[in-house]
Amino acid sequence: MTTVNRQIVLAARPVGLPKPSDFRLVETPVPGLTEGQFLVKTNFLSVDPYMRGRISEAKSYAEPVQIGQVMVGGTVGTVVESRHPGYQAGNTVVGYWGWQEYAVVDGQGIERFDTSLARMSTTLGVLGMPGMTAYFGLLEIGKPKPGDTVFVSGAAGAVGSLVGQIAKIKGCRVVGSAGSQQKVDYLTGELGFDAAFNYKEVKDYDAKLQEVCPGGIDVYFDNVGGPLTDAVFTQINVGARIVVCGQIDQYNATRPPRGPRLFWHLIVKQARAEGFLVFQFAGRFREGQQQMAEWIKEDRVKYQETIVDGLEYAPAAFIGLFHGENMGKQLVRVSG
Ligand code: NAP
Ligand code: FER
Repeated sequence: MTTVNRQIVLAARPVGLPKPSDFRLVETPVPGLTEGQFLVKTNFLSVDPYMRGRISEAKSYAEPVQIGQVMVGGTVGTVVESRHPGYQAGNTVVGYWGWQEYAVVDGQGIERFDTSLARMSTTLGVLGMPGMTAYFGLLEIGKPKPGDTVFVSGAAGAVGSLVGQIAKIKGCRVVGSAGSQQKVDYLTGELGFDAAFNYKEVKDYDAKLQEVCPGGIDVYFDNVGGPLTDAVFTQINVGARIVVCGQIDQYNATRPPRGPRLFWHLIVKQARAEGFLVFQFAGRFREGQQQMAEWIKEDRVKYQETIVDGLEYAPAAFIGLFHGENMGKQLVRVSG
């Protein structure tokens, strides 16, 4: 029986873009089990943009990770030893035990995962938090109608790639932006986007948006914020819906961004911009998962995962999100 646990802890509060030295790998003993507990070995951990908020001091729905604490995050793993009546060795479980090889848990916040239904990694991606963000964010906040033009930024990422495909299923014209030619080719070639562009190569966003969305934009699914989002405001149609999902362009800003203030366009276009958190739809996740799983089975939704091997690479994989190193969902394989 292994007695050493490897964990990644927060070593320093990042200033601006996080650095590898903001994290540290530590070895600690695996605690023994008491009645009602079980030991899980991590198979995959998820790195997500929201974690940037969790390692800053800023007030949030959750307490920030403290210096020296294990990094938070979604995980899936295998029970290796159990003193809990509901779990036995070999069970696959999903939870939130963070960036560590082993964890002792008591079943709180833990769910079973049926490996006959899908690969276990999907519980952190297409069938997990990012998938539910795409599904409920687009359908409930964006309310796409057949024939609408849907523009999605961050389109080749975990959330964005699914948003575009769901919008296609709903009969929309779909346009996306992403940070490389390879991603653009993937969107139009593999995922059925009607058009896409590399935002890093575009100088005049207004002109580009007019070219790729000549009929204007009815639904904007915003994953990035910043100057591209400012440009979208000038291209929205009457009654447009702006789904404020993420603002990754600003997550490493050391000062809050100021203006441009384009709310004028919301007035003139009688449009709505609405922020949301995926957790507000927690009561409906089963419905979202069932629908996503069905679309995958029917080959109407494709998903991609970028997987790095080794717990020690979790910080690099996380930082890589801000450099666009991932296609689809970024995961870290810790074992198996
Ligand atoms: P992701 O898109 O898989 O990964 C992040 C991507 O952002 C990178 O691959 C990179 O792709 C892009 N990016 C990084 N810096 C950028 C910048 N300055 N400008 C434009 N693009 C940039 O991540 P995800 O998990 O799917 O999350 C996408 C967004 O949704 C994030 O903003 C996240 O915070 C948000 N989100 C919100 C909720 C919610 O409940 N509201 C839930 C989940 C996620 P490029 O190569 O294209 O630059
Ligand atoms: C995200 C960005 C922000 C996200 C959650 C938040 C689950 C919430 C932040 C907060 O409440 O402070 O990508 O994903």
